[in-house]
Amino acid sequence: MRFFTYAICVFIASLSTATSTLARDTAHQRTEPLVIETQREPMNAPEISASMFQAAAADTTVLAWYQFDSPAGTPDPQGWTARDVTAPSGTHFHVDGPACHGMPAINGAKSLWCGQWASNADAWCSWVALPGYGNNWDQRLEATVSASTVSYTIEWDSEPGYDFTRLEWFDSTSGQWVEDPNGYYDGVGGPLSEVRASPYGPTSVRFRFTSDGAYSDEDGLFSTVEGAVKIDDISIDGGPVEDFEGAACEDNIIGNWSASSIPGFGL
Ligand SMILES: [Ca+2]
Ligand SMILES: [Ca+2]
Ligand SMILES: [Ca+2]
Repeated sequence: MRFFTYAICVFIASLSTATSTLARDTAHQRTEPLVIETQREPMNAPEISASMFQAAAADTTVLAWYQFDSPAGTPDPQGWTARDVTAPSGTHFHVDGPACHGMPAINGAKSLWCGQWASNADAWCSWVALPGYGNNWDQRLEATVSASTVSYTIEWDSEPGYDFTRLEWFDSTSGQWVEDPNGYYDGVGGPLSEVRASPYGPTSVRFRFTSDGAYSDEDGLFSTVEGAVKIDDISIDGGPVEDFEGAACEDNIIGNWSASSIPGFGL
């Protein structure tokens, strides 16, 4: 019995020493916690009585518990924030050239480029083969005035058969954007000077680049040199030529042209 009592005392003394040592080391190594979590016990009766929680409770340490209901039963994010992963990575038609990021211009020192330059910023650091374009892009460059004809010089570099640049006219009868009947741009081509005419008379016109879900500069499975597309010297109805030389780097609203991308699905 005496030996047993002694053994218990030694065990308690050892545990006390180990606990003190751990506390000291922890205090020295980290003065502030990186994450503060507030443990929340289940508040709803169905969850408290759920067999999984009851069975595991005896030997489980609950680090955090979220059921996203307030005690009154209303939705409660409980400190979590939401992000729409369907939201586009940004608006990518923009003024670029040797004086901006180094992308060659079609004519002069600047063109309009639909693409992303190499960057270590958070949104781009995992992209494999920039400069170039990403997966699931739907980028538009739309005229802010009506047009019957549009002339332009275009140079493109995108996955053939899957990633396309199109010129689209707005058909007010159907309420739909319709691809120009003379076709699209894919693969590698240009610079090519084009003049295209509206099938619907004076109406809205836009350039549109779309890519599918794989094979781009984002995943590196299709690395382009100057993708997706560059445009220069645009004229509407034979009017003044927009050569982008007077625009600032990164501008995406220039003269009669405005760039945009589709919004995300929403939360
Ligand atoms: Ca692709
Ligand atoms: Ca590339
Ligand atoms: Ca130019």
